[in-house]
Amino acid sequence: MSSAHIDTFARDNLPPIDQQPQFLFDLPELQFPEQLNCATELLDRHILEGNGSRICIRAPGLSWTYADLQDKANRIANVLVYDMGVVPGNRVLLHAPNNAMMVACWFAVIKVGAIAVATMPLLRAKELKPVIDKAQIRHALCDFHLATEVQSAAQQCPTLQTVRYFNDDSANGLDAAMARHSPVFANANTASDDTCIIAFTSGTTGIPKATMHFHRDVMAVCACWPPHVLRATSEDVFMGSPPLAFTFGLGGLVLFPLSVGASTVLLEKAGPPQLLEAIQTFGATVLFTAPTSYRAMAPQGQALRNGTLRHCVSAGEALPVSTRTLWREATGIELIDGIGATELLHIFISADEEHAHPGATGKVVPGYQAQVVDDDGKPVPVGTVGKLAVRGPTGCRYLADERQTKYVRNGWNLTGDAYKMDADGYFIYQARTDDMIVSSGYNIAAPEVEEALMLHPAVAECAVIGSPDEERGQIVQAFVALRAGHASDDAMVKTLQDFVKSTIAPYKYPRAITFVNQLPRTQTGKLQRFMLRDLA
Ligand code: 3UK
Repeated sequence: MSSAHIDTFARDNLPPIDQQPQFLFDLPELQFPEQLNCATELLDRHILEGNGSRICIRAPGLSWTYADLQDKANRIANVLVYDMGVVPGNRVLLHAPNNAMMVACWFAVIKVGAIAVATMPLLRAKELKPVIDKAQIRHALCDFHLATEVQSAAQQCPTLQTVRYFNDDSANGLDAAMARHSPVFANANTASDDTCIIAFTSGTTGIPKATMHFHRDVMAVCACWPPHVLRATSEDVFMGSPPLAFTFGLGGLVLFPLSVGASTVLLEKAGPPQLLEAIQTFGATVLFTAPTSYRAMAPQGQALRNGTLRHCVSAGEALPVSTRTLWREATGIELIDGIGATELLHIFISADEEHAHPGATGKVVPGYQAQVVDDDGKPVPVGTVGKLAVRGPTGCRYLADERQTKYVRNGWNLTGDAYKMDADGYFIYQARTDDMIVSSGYNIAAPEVEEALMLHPAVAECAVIGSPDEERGQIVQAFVALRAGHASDDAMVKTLQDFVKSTIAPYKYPRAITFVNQLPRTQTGKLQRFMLRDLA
């Protein structure tokens, strides 16, 4: 294998081999050649196979074929190399909402053998700085509409030298530079184990961690979950809400549709109302979004019944049974739940519609192995709660980070989730390991209490934490957003407490209930429990 990287930063900062997970390549579809550029496989291949005129990307007012995307990506690749001086192995910051130029820039970076570092569009200069510093970024491609934050970050980041803006009409914008360059580009002959993306974790606490993924990792996630669980075809129309900077979005909205020659619809704003409308106007068939978004759309879900939509994927957070039921009753569609992680790039435990067990995430995805282990890393018996351990073709490689030894133990990736497995091999989510509540010696999983509360018709959204208590160590405290028309008074507190007691073991009921208008969430839709702990 020969690396194409002239700038060896990524390879130099890989975790030592004995701290890396064990990688598995048992499946025949996971045999990768020594030299591999994932842009060739995901994009150029379709043009070579005569499918250049098929629709690749749609967005409001935009429709690009595979040939159009290749044309743009090649021009940008030429700008990167000849105007900006990017060499293979350099990191390139990408900062944009989910739009077509963002995807063209992503492919351009991969084509030149550089490393794409995509960031959430809502990040401010203060949050971009640690990313630029950590990945030692010299070059950036950015949507003109987000220029202010990138400019202000650039002033504080000595490494960042060249920034080009797209969706900008001016003479020095990326679009003008593209017009001066050729639409032909010979992709860098990268090694399958050259890093091509650095994804920052959307962690709800602490300093962000940078995970490194190779060209072969990108192809591996396309070969595992999509063909075995999603089973999309070239006729499918993908759509969803997760940002492309979040690997849930990168996979669901770029890698997976392109790996089967399908089309993807990109929405810069993809809240529940925008999604509902766009599904119908674009005829989406495959949807990727978070549990809360399904819950918010369910009341209008009837409009999607007997429409184009056929596969709905939920990930990012545990899927409450009540949300699964609401969505099925409204739309007639059973959700595909799947747990993924930035460290593993995409989903590794999931179930298709036919095999869904409400309350369970699913079974391990072909290509991966999963087990529930105790604190010493030994597998626990069926039905026992422990830590989720996973290994497969992808896994955790933090960039220069001592937390590597916490995530990877004995070759297994420890995701930080408490799970149990049943006799049929279904994995049942309990909580993040740090979110188990211990009250008077009882272990209580916050999501179980949330689930019970959400079954009450007055509850729109809720979150449960353990708050410190002198007598009991911790007590179960719930934060509840009520649906319109319900009073947030003492009578409602009592009603909800009694309701939980009648639904699950009474000792788990929330001793404290606080009413809120809305719950604090990250840009990837995850609940920020630490914010609630501060509130409590
Ligand atoms: C939690 C889930 C229960 C779990 C992600 C799909 O979420 C993704 O990556 P992150 O790094 O977070 C990972 C953590 O999120 N989680 C995700 N999905 C589920 N918990 N059920 C689920 N279905 O705590 C996990 O450890 O932000 C999801 C694809 C790619 C991703 N990066």
